[in-house]
Amino acid sequence: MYDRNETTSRQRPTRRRFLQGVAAGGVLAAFGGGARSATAALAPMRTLRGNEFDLVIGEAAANFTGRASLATVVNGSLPAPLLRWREGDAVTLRVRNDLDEETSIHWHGILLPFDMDGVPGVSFHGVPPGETFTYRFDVRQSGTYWYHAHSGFQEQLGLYGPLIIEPRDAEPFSYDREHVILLSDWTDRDPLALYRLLKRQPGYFNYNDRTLGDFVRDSKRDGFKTTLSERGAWGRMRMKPSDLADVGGHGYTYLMNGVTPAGNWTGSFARGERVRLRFINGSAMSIFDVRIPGLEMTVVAADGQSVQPVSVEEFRLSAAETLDVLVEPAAEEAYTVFAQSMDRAGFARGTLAVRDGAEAPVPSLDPVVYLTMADMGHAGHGAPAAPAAAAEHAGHGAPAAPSAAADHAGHAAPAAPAAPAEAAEHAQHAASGTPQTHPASESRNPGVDMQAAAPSSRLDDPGVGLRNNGRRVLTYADLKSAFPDPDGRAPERTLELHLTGHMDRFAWSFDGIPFSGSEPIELNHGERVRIVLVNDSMMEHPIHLHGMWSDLENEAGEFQVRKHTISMPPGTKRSFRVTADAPGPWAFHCHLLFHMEAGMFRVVRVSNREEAAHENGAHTHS
Ligand SMILES: [Cu+2]
Repeated sequence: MYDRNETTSRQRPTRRRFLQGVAAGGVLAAFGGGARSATAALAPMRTLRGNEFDLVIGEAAANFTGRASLATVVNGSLPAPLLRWREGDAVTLRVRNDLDEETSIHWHGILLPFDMDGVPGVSFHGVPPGETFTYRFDVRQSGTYWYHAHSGFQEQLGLYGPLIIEPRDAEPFSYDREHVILLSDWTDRDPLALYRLLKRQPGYFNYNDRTLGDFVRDSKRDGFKTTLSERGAWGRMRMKPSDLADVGGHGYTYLMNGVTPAGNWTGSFARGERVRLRFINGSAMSIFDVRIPGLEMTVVAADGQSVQPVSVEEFRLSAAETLDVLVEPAAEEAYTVFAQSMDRAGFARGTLAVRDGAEAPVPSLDPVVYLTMADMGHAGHGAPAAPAAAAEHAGHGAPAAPSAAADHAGHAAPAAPAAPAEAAEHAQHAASGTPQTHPASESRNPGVDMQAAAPSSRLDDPGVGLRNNGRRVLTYADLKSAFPDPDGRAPERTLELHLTGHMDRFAWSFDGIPFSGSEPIELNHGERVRIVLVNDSMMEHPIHLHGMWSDLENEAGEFQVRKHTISMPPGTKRSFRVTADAPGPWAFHCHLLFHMEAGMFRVVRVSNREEAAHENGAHTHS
């Protein structure tokens, strides 16, 4: 998104050169070919401890699928090294870039000065090829986190790793041993090609080059309907109610700690031990449903923060979320850790075992469960449906009915990209289930194909595919903070933002306005603000605010649990509190990489009141 075209165009030749090298005869024979099994030929993930770290970002040969490929790695490994920090330390991380393109590392969920946050174009200038950037900051928290690239598609290429911070004080639970379980999604495809595939009309309807403004201009010139039909946007509905992931198990090989299901990552235990499992969803585009048949899991932390213990048999982990659970394996000598993708097309798999090589049965994938009207925020009878949405969903199965935008085409001219001030203006927060209003910028917007008519928080909903499956499934309602609201103040004001998109265009945005046309969301330093999210789209979006906590509220608008990433299933409306205690510009985005890339991204700017006053003063003088 920052220097997007530049980054990706530099990346492609690299991969192409690499593949040509294979065809020409064998740089990679030792890795990819022959009798070797189809596992990665990468350095194993190592653990680095202390307060000074040297990380080198480069490329390495990989083979997850039987085909030689190329991964973007840190110190030669995928996942990147497991970093162990200590709360209260000052850490120094020297990151050297051995790629031939810009790179970056973002420390996900970590409180730090904005210029250490690692988002090129927002918080710093990125790490140019051949150079070293030194991150240095105080560690003010503890728990299970991760880190990843925030440049181009490098995260999809393997640049992610676990980050564990030892607490200064004792935790409210104990354990005998621990394992990190980092889930991710691998593709042999060039991620840019994949992204373009999702766009479906590469080179012709390329969102990288064609903006909403272009679309509007074309529409004014050629007529809205002509523009739409020319671009093939309405010829078919890309979205079927079964589409639960943009890429999914047909396009991905899922990894557990960098190991394929066939490779079977194995973590050891001794009978009678209590084992802490630190789950991290480090995937680019995947949501996982995780269980360990035969074992109850006691959830003790979410997104690094302690929660009141709750026992479950299964949990859904959205992209970028982390969850710590305790298990006490005793009866068997092996247990399968099973993480099926939400679209039920693939899974990551590993084993907890008392000895190497022991295995347990691997469950089959659950059946696909279809999204319902309720899933999309149409509460059904009684609830007035927004015009955009109802028409569109009435007809699935049948050939696509003329949908929202097509309806609007009848009304006069298409709207220009809306004014960017929408966030502040939709500040009311309606109670659950009441008819939902929408930002004006969503109306007659070719980037918006649906609106939720009556969204609700559904915190106690396990989610599509997990309801009534005979297992005790964790919900957000089960996550209750182990500590009271650290701020304690009620929010002074409310900002409402809608998660919007158009499936057929693979367009994603907040309030119908992609990042390229947006203005920063302004917060005042020190204020406590409530952010209400309304998902007007058919996809689940894990929303991540950098630099500050997202304190999820319960149905009554009270503090419930502290998170860094809040997942938003289709048709939900959920709220969280932010203490704007971190001055500077911060990224705020969907953590599905291609959604972010397509525009579901904003900058949140926390103004320092003193600086602002100073600037105003200076302005007055000039
Ligand atoms: Cu998203």
